[in-house]
Order: sequence, then C-alpha cells, then structure tokens
Amino acid sequence: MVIFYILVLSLLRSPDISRGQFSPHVYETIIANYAASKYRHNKILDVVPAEVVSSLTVYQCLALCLQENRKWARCRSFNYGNQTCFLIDTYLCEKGRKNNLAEKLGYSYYDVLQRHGEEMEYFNSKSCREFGKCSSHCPKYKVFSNLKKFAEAQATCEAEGGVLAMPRSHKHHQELLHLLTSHKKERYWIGLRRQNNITVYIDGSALDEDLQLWGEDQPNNSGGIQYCVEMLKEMGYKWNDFHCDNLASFICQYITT
Ligand SMILES: [Ca+2]
Repeated sequence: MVIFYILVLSLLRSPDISRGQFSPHVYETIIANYAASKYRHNKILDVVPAEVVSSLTVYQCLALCLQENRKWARCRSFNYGNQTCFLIDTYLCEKGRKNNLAEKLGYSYYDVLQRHGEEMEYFNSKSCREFGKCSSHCPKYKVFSNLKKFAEAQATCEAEGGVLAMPRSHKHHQELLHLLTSHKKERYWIGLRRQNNITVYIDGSALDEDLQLWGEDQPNNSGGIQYCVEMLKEMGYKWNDFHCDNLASFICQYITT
C-alpha cells in the first residue's frame, strides 16, 4: 500500500503527466490497486462523463484521469472500453450520491481516489458497507445480528455477493472480534464446517492445522451432530462446532478484489 501511495504521489507531483511517460508496469501497479473488481467488469458507472477521449489504452486513460490541470472538476473515476476513456467527476461510493453501476459488455469501471480523506469517505460509504461492491478499500466483513440456520446464513451472504466469513489467521480473527464489540450476540456462524471428518472453509479450502482458534475442548462434535462452526460468546468468541440447523447470528465476508 505504501508503494502505491508513493507511486500516486509521484504521479501527482508532476504537472505534466504525458501519455505513455511511465512504464506500463507503473500503471499496472496502480490499476491493480484501484482495479475494477469482478463487480466492475462489464459494468460502467451510470453517470454522464465529464470528458470522453478515444483511441487510448487503459493506462493512458488512468494517466489522463490523474492529471490535475483541467478546467472541469477533478477526475475521480473512469469507465473504459472499446479503446475509449470516459472521465468522471464522481465515483461509485461518493457519499450523498446514488451512483450505480450499469451493465455494459466489454467495459470496466475504475476508481481513482487519491487522498486519505477520500478513502475514509469511501470506506464509510453506504455502498461499501451494504453491498461490498467497492474495491479492496472496503471493509471486508458485515455482521448480521438476526438468527438463521447455517445454510440460510450462507445464502444471505451469497445474495449480497459474499460468503460466510473465512478467518484464516489470528489477524482475521482479531478483525472479527473488533467487529463484534458493538454487537455481542451469543453466537455467530462463520464459513467453516466439517466434511468427511475434516474441518474446511466453505469454499472448500483447507484449514491451517496450526491455526488454533477453537474454544476449550472444541471441536467436540457433541451428540455427533455438530458439523458447522460458530464464534461463541461464552468462549470469548473462539470457535465451537455446532448443529447446522440451530439458529445463530452470522458474519459475511465480501471478496472485493
Ligand atoms: Ca461443540
């Protein structure tokens, strides 16, 4: 991330960013950071562009957006497709605006947010929070306090473009604990379950055997019917295997990049 800021700042310091001045690698790095996520491919931001320039590569389009010496307000994002660059003075998650993405085959939408304040605004925006459809700057998780069976909880996450949360490290676990400080329900489903006697993530990936986040004496498969995993308050929100048809609150995770 630090490298990214340096790249952007170095671009901004130059008043005469000319097309093609930087190697494609530099632009690729920036594009990767503000990349069109899977939610933005074949989609455009559905607003009237401030400026349209044809016969450009996507990198040239980015460079053009980063230029600051234009008459209209600063470029915040762009749509790109068919070698055409559509510069835009707002962005998907701008506060107070009801910007939406629209389907457009072969086009993509890119944010170009350059300053920390903007990123915080972005981070806190309704779209980020509720739909997880923004970039990697979005919060990764969303807590649902209502009670559902494991499968229903997973279906709810999927309907929002996510999955049940898949903490893969102590750092992820800490992030989830931090989220739960303002909720504190008894139990939360996460995206882990036992299949063929092995606990795996809901995407089928393996659980790191060394990741010890189980509560005391868990998993115990009590009654031989505990095939799903929850974070349990009475265990300090460590993991407990639990009957999948029992009701619990749950945490979704959004894959945004
Ligand atoms: Ca148990």
